[in-house]
Amino acid sequence: MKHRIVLALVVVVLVTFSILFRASAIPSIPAVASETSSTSLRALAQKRGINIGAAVDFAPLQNDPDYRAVLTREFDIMVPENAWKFEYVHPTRGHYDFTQVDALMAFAKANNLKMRGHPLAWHHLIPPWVTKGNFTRDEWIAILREHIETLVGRYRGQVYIWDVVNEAINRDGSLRDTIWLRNIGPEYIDLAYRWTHEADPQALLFYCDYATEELGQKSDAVYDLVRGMLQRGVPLNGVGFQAHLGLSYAPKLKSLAKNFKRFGELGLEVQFTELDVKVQDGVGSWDSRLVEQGKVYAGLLKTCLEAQTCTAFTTWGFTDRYTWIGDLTGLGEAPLIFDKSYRPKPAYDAIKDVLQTE
Ligand code: 9MR
Repeated sequence: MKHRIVLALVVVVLVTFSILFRASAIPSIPAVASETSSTSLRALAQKRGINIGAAVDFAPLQNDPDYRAVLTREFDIMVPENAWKFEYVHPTRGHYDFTQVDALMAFAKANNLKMRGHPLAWHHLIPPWVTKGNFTRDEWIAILREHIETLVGRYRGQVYIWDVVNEAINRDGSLRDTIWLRNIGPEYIDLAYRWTHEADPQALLFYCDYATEELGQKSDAVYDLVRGMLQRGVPLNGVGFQAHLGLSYAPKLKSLAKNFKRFGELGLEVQFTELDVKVQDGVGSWDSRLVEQGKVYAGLLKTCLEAQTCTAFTTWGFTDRYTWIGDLTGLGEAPLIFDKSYRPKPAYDAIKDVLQTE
C-alpha cells in the first residue's frame, strides 16, 4: 500500500514537471530594442526601391540577442530557413505544429519585417507518412491541397511572398522526379499556385530555383515553365533566383542581366532569394577571397538595381556563425556578409557602397 502511495506521488510529480517543462519549452522570442539607422542596409535599400532579406534560423533567433539585433537593424524581410517545411510543420497525418512559425510571425510583425513563406511544394523534408503512403492520385491531390490550404490559410494576409513550388526543374531542363510529379503529374505545379492564391489572394506567388542565374538550359526551362503558366492564367508574380554561389562559379553579370530582362518582360518580378557565396573554392589568401566575395555580392546587387523588375535581395542567413554550408576543408566556410562575431565583412561594405552609389 505504502509503495503504491509513493508510486502515485512520483507519477504526480513527473506529470507536473513534464507539464511545466512543456510550457517553458513553448518558443517565444524576446523583443528587440529597435535601433533604427539611416545607414542600415534596410534603410539604404528602401531608398533604392528594393527590400533586403535574410533567412532566419529559429534557435539563434530565440537564444542569441546579437542575432536578433543585427537582423532587425539591417533587414526588412525574413524567411524561416526550415520552420515551414513539410516534415516540421505537418509531421503526421492531420497533425500540424505551428509553434515555431507562429513565434517567427509574431517576431516579424513586432519588428516590422516582411515575411516570406517557404516552401509549399518541394521534394525535400517530406515526412514518412507521405513518402511511404499508398494513395490514389485523388488522395495525393487532396494531401497537397490540404497542406497548402492549411499553411497559407492560417497566415492569410500576413505573408508577403510564398515560394509555392521550389526547385521543380533539373539541370538539363526536364521536370524533377518529385513525389508530387510522380503521383499527381505535371499539373501539380499549376494546382499548387491556384490553391495558394485562393487561400491568400494578397500574397505574391513565386517560383524559385538554383543554378538559374545565367542564361542556359535550366533557366530556359524555368522561363518556358513560367511563360506557360502565365498563358494558362495561373497566378504567378515572380521568379526567385536562389543564387547559392561560390567564388569559382559566380554568374556572368551580362548573362544574368539578360536573364532578368526576359523574365521582367513577362511581367514578373525577379529577386535573389537565397544568396550566399562560398569562398573555400576560391584561390589566394583568405583576405583576398573575402574581397572577391564582396565583388560578387556587389555585382549581383548592382544588376538587381539596374533591372527595373528586381524587387529584393535576400541572403540565406546573414552571419557566418550560422550557415547551412558545411565546412568541407577545415578552413571554415564564410559565405555570408557578417562574420562569426557579427562584424561586417568586405561583402557588407561592398553592398553598402552599391546602395549608396546612384
Ligand atoms: O538551409 C537549409 C538547411 O538548414 C536544411 O537542412 C536544408 C534541408 O531542408 O534546406 C536548406 O535550405 C534550402 C532551401 O530550403 C531551398 N534551397 C536550397 C537551400 C539550401 O540547401
